[in-house]
Amino acid sequence: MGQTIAQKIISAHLVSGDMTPGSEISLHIDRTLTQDATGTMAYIEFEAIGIDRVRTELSVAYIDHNTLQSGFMNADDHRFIRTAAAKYGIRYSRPGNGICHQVNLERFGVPGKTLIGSDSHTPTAGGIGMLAFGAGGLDVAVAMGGGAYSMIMPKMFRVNLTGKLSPWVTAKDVSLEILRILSVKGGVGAIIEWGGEGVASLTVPQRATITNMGAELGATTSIFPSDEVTRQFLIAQGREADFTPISADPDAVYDRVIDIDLSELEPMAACPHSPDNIKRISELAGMPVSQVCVGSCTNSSLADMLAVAAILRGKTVAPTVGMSVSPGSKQVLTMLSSCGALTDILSADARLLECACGPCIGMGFSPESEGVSLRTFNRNFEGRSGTRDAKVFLVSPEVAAASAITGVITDPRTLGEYPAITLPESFDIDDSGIIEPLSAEEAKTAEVLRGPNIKGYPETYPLSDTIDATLTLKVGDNITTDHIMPAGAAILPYRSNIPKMSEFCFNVCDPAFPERAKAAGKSIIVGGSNYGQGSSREHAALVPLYLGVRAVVAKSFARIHRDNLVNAGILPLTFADAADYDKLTEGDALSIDGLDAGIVSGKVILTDKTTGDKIELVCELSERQREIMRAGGLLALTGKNVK
Ligand code: MIC
Ligand code: SF4
Repeated sequence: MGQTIAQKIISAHLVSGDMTPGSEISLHIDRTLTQDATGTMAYIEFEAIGIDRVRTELSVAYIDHNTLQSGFMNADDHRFIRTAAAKYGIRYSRPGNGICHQVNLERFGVPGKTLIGSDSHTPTAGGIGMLAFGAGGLDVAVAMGGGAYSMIMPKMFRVNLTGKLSPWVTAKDVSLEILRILSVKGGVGAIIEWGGEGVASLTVPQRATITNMGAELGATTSIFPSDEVTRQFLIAQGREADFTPISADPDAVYDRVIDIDLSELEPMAACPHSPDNIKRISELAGMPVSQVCVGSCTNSSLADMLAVAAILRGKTVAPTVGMSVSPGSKQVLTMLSSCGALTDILSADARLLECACGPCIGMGFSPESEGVSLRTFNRNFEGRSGTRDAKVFLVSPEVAAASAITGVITDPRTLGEYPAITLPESFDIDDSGIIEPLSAEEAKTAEVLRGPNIKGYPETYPLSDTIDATLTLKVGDNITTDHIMPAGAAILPYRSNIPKMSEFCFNVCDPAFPERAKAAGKSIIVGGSNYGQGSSREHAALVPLYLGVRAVVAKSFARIHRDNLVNAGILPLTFADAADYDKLTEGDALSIDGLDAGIVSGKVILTDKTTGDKIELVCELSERQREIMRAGGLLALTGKNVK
């Protein structure tokens, strides 16, 4: 039987396990990436594991999230990451060099390699044919130490593309269409492969826009074949030697096949507050807009920026609109500048922000109260922009620019002919923003510099046979890690300071939670389905751990967050019968016993001591995960195992 693209890369990297969907596999990881908001913790963990130098073929530490330095905290974190990278053999992409996923695509992406990154949008690299996964910082730290990365062997989905995009319809609309079809839960447990004759018409950055938003589908990852388009992109980046062709075998078998005819798509938007709340732009046209933001790892390539510049040329952003433009990398910005397109953007009165995540993670540019913000980003969760009552719509750069000029949501097809955009045959290459690590010899005496904001890893607890705890918080479906551990300019500087971060835990849902959890001592959280979707931030597990959370009982979990809970030694449990969710009330005293046997049999009973109800729970852990739970988390276990 033929193999899919992902199956080919997995079999070439398989360390253990068998490739039947549902069983656990461990993969050799060629490359890793970290960004600064998750990187400080990843390097604290790498140090705790106690290895001198990374054992990967390439590891890169990017600074792109916490670039707002309104105090010493972020600057200290950057210094810590820079000195840790130099000592441990990691390349350091300095602030200003760009968003990790964009720079990775331009300078480091290699078809056929495996990559894990402490950021949920690491699958962006699937646009260049890499098998790339978002993971918690601790999993990345283990991979940097040469350890394998484990996951449940995913199912294989194939999206078959036919036709060609019409003018003004973009790769972003393809992402929104698949979100409309599958929803934010539809990709859970699956790798999404893009294929069909329509693929050849999509450039690598367009493919990367599509694989980027596979994270919003909950997919394990997404991948495109590596073909002539990929080769041309690598040539333009001066990296033809990195090219290898990869495609699925013609008789590869998929668990599900979805057909999309590119020529039938229209400009679309994801409406508040979920990336799968899709409407056509034609249905939304005329709605007043107060803010437009272009950028993020989804849509910040040179082609995206050139399209925006061409639409803005000779026009002015409407007086009621604030517009920001954040190019994805130094390469994009310098090329925009040298071809004159930057002048078109600036002359139109858009505000140029640095090459970083910026507004996407609430680092400035929060919308006005009840503002309508059109963003070319990938997430529009409630409050993520920094303004709780703002309404964020996710759109293509073309829709964003057209609406910025008119001040209302505008179907760009009404602007007439699509502007001619010429992409250069070769990109400007200047890797001076990437700092090489010290040699192994120099590294021996090099110091890693810490500031007062950098605190340690929270105390962990080996799993006990019984958990007696209070149900301190009950939440609904699709809770994101932005609900659990919000980001934004006020909180992100504390990513290396778990005690301080804990003050903000679940603030979007219930600001009283941290105090209540502390008072209870030991807590259990109850959630609905797809609990923990979104970001890979392990802080959404480490902070609850610090606050005394010992188990989370949910209808279902998102993959990365569930792994992060196990890595932190917090037990993830699901209801055997989802209807039992309704029986539990906040404040109830709960008891789960017989866990020593229960984590092996997979069944445990929860007793609600307040109501007397007994509820059956499922505890699906692999033997590796049971060992992690018994040790009190992956760090405790890995520390013991490292030689
Ligand atoms: C995000 O888009 O939510 C982030 C910020 O990039 C996160 C990582 C983080 O929380 O630091 C992600 O996607 O994993
Ligand atoms: Fe940065 Fe936003 Fe991309 Fe996350 S989604 S990596 S915050 S640009």
